[in-house]
Amino acid sequence: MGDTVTIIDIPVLLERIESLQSFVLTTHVHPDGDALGSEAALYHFLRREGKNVRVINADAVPANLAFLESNGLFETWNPAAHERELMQADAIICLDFNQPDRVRGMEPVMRASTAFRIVIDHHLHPKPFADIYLSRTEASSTAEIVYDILTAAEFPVDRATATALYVGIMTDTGSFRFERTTPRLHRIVAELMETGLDPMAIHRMVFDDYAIGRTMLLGRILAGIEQHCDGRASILVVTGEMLSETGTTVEDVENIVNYGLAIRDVELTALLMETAEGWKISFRSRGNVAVNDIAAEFGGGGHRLASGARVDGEELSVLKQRLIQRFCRALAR
Ligand SMILES: [Mn+2]
Repeated sequence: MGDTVTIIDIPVLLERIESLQSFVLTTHVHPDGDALGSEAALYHFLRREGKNVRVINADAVPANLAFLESNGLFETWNPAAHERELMQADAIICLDFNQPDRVRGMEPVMRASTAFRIVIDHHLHPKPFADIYLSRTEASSTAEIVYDILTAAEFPVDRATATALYVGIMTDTGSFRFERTTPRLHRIVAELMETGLDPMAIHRMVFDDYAIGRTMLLGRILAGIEQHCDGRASILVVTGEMLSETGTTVEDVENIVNYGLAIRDVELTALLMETAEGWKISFRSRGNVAVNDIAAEFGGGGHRLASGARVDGEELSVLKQRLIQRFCRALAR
């Protein structure tokens, strides 16, 4: 256990679930719509199967996703209250991440637990820490994989479960526009909608319910946008000062990087955000250049069209210059 990645398919997963009784579901820090939607949907399924289920996450649910909550479904990690749960569960199911440090403070207990560890995820390059991996890198979202699990188990998806899956798919596909938004995915979404869920209300709750500071922050970031490499690349910068002056947090910066690509001729963009641990860089590509290769050169990684890196101890102007040079080189090929 622990040095290889054993990829399994849905029937093996369902057999395993059937044989176990108590489950802890968990997801990555800064949980997003896919993380929480996948957890909620799987929770409803496991409960109907008569299992004992707890959902325990390293971080709290952000306000815009609180509507996924019902009856204290999501618990925030508190060692005094949860260590036993993690140690004694039959299984820990890790949703929407494949590297153990993504649960941060929970990692030591998750590793020490004798529970059977299951990963359900769609990210590249799973790290060996779990017993089995339902890993589908071609999936749009973890929620899409959970949908397939529930369908294979002939679980009658109700509106609450459908809403959770819809949120996961909608957020991870940038509202049905990113790569992997396939005809099949739209058919899944159509089926979810048959339960009577309200797409307009869901979209509004997730994306149009910010405090005014977030829109002011957006204005500050966009006002400073730079275009480079004959107009084919753009750079966005978020400083700690911009966050504090608008009363926002790093969470509010989510998705703003996509504005960098919403410019004619721009093929590559990066958003540089100042954090307590240095600069966090988000890369996006329109398609011709793989940004995970570039991210790797800055010590990060990710997907071909969306990836990230963290750089510590570098002056903004120096880092920006390095980035621009790298972008122009990639675009010159
Ligand atoms: Mn995801």
